[in-house]
Amino acid sequence: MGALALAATGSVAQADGPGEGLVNGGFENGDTGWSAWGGAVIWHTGAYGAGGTSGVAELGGHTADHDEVVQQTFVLPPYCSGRLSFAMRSDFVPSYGFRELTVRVSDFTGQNHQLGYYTNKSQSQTYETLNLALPDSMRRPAPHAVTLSFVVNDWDNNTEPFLIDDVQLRCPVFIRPRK
Ligand SMILES: [Ca+2]
Repeated sequence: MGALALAATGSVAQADGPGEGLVNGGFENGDTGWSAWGGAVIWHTGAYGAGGTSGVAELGGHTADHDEVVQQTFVLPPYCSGRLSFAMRSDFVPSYGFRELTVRVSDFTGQNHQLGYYTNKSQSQTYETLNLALPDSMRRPAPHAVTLSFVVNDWDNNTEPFLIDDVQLRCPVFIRPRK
């Protein structure tokens, strides 16, 4: 049962399915659903993704002082208090310089909300799963489009990218207001 059907019942319910709109979160279908620019690459060959999968997004590490972006616009279900999770790997070599990853979501008004910020200085040599919450202001009575962006900025001597995989959007708490 999807979130729309639950809304019609007027009951307090729990939904643990993925957000209806976000597709290809594992990048196994290449760039389907995603846009990438600034040099960011979505791979679907090799086995560099989380869990040895082929699809993965690579941002940064291209020895250029600039932003690289991977983003997707999708529809957030009604009354969804969105919970975002994704796998991130960021190998760190001290001489390679500094880089940073910002995770953002923008609502239908175009307002940007920063959900997370990471640097290469704090990461391990393996994938880790990160969980972030969308702002409460995005929980609305009608479905609405949001844009999720992963933005990497790095220095020009950096040659190690951020790898992003297994992007999931869930609506774990779903409550219809009482009339
Ligand atoms: Ca993958």
